[in-house]
Amino acid sequence: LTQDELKKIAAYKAVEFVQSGMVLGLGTGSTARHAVDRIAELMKLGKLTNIVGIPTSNVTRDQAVSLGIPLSDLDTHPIIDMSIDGADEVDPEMNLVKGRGGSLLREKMVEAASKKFIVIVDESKLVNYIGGSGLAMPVEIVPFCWKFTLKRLEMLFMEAGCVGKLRMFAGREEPFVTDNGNYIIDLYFKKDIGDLKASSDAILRLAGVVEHGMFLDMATTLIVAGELGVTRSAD
Ligand code: DER
Repeated sequence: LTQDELKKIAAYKAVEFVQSGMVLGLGTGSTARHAVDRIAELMKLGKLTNIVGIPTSNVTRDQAVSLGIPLSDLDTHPIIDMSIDGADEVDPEMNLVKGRGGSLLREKMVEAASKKFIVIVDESKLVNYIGGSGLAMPVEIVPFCWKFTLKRLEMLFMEAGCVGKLRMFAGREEPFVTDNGNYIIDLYFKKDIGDLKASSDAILRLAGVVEHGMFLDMATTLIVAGELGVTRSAD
């Protein structure tokens, strides 16, 4: 099975838990895209009715609009029944790294407001501890004096050999700009960053930082699709 087929299997499994009448947080990324497609498919078949979607990015908003999923927002629905979204990394405690697609702020706002947050991944996303894979740990920051903020983020994690990079649009010499008009600094660690909650608090205390890609203690259910089948954590 290809990675995308595994992503689709995980996404479809998650949508089995969607009930008519739900207000749904619609995730962003290649895995969540399958979930949004499946929700629209079940709506067309009349198997799901009275669904309202709260998109976590402009990309997901456009996908939902094109599929005819009625949309709303957090102002109208401050409490969401269920969010379904992918992740870049998942550790054994269901802590996540998200944001390599650049939508972490709206994802975190929507998923923090959700009674249930189902994470859908293919098995390649499972790690022993987050932030250690040498892959990007995204931090959304204001554009103002971004070099200053980048340096302060690197200093925070100097012990872990942290290097920060301003995310650029693919193939262009321009900084990536989020849906919220902000920049993203991708942090790379050479060593485990230790206490995640302390790291999260330290990052968020920096004026200039908007939000980071560690989703701690937020996921309520994890669905993993692998070569041997699909597993679901207890709720
Ligand atoms: O950028 C994001 O937050 C995405 O949800 C990411 O975490 C998962 O993207 P993928 O499903 O394309 O791997």
